[in-house]
Parts: sequence; structure tokens; C-alpha cells
Amino acid sequence: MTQLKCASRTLDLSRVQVMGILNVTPDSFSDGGHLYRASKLSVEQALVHAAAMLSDGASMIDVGGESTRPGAAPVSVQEELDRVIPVIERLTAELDVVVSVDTSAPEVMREAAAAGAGLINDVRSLAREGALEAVAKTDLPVCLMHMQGVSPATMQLAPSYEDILAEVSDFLSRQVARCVTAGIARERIVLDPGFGFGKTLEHNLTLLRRMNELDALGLPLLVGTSRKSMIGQALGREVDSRLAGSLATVALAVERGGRIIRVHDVAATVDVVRMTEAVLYGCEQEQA
Ligand code: 7PJ
Repeated sequence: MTQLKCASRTLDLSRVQVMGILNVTPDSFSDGGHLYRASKLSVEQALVHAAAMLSDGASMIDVGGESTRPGAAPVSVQEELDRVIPVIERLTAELDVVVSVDTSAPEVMREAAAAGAGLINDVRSLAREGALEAVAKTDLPVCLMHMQGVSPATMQLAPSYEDILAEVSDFLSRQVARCVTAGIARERIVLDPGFGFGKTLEHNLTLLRRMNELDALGLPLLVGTSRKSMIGQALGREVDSRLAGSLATVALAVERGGRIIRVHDVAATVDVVRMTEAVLYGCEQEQA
């Protein structure tokens, strides 16, 4: 399975695709909120940032309006809608890119799909009431992510695993079964080990080292390590000095089967992805 049908666009997952992160929150995870310091979101600014990521080589833009930073304040559904829907409408109308929506709220999933989104990305794996049904009613693919603990607010309290790979794999395969039962075909599902979600540094490092074990699930893997605290902790770096560390994880993730790489720094990531692919597979595809 190498094609992912995302509304009006199709992604070729025989090559690794880069997903640019577009946070439309005033307190976003890792960009320090520079882009959206004003509480009122600027759709124009979002469009400019997304267009830059596209010209840097991203084929997907992940729009998120709810901060999943540990301990972040919850956002009302209305506020999330107000933040993300105008941006999704603008991006799908003006840019040749797959727009994904990073949300756990069924209302946001429905409205994002109507606004032209091409993928639903839910860090809570459709756990919220109504989310499974909302996705089933669209034709869109969905990314199911592993998180230990019920929510980002509490996930980092005491992460613990006997065998993290086995547990992440079991969790994801149960989520796939649940989706298939609800009418979401396997061809629509992307999986994500959930770096930083209910995991210590050692857990995150092990998860990346052994990520190829998730190949057995037989579905494309999305990987998000960009600027995360696992890099901060391993290197002793603040969030604005984590690019090189993030890129090291990208090369390893591509080598271990990652098909979609979710990042803030698109240009540098695209080079690392293409170089890693060239080493792994040769460069015929570059000359095509
Ligand atoms: C992830 C995400 C991730 C997926 C965030 C951040 C935190 N969605 N949304 N995977 N992380 N699928 O970007 O640092 O790892 S928000």
C-alpha cells in the first residue's frame, strides 16, 4: 500500500513525505508562540508560513489549534474551530498541499473535512466520544497515535512500560481493529508511536531505536520528534537549539520505516530525508 488518498489529493508513500507543523495556538508546543503571539489568529500569517513550508518541500501541512503541551490549558471546541477552520479553508483553496488537522474533537473533524482537510490527525486515537463515528463518516485517512495516560495533561506523570515496543504495537493494533469495525478501511489508517506522549527520555530513545518492529503492523508510520523534549534532554538544549538533534532522529526514523515526518524545520528535514533515501535505495528516483 503506497498511495494514501487524502480527499482531492493522493500522497505517494513510496517516498517519504514531510509534514510541516502549523500551530495556530497562542501557546504552541515548540515555536514559543512567536508566530501567533496575538491572541487573534492571523490567517494571512498562517498562509505565508504554510506557503514557505510548501516551497521548502513539504507535501502536507498539519494545522493544530489545541496545545498538547503537558499541562496546557484546555481549549473550548468553539475556540478550536475559530482557530483552525478559516486557516484550513484558506490553505486548501490556495495551496497545492494536503492539509491535515491535529484535533481530538469530533466537531472539528467534521468541519475540517467540510473545509477541505485531507487527513485527520488525532493524538488521542479517536478516544473522544463521537470521534470514531465522525471519521468513519468522512472518506479521509486518519493518523492514530500512541499515548500512555488518558490525556496530554497527565501523560508525563509516571510513564512506565514492561516492553515499550510490544505495548505501543498492541495499543496501535487494537486501535486499528476498532477503526475497521467502525467502517474505517485499513487503507485509510496511518500509525504513530507518539514520541513524547507518556514516555521518558529512555522510552523515547528505545522506541526510535526499535521502531522497525512496528513494520509488522503493515501500515505507514508517521513520526514526530521535532524539537521535542527528548532532544532537549539528550543534548541539554533549549527548544530553539534542537535542529541538529531533531535531524538525527529524522535520518534514523527514515531508516527504520517512517513514511511521514512531522516537523517544524521543513527545508533541512527534506534534505536529510532525501539523502537518507539516496543512501538506502540509490538515487534513481531523484533522476526520474
Ligand atoms: C505529534 C502530533 C506527534 C502526531 C503533536 C509537538 C506536540 N501528532 N501532534 N504525532 N505531536 N501524529 O508537535 O511537539 O508526535 S503536538
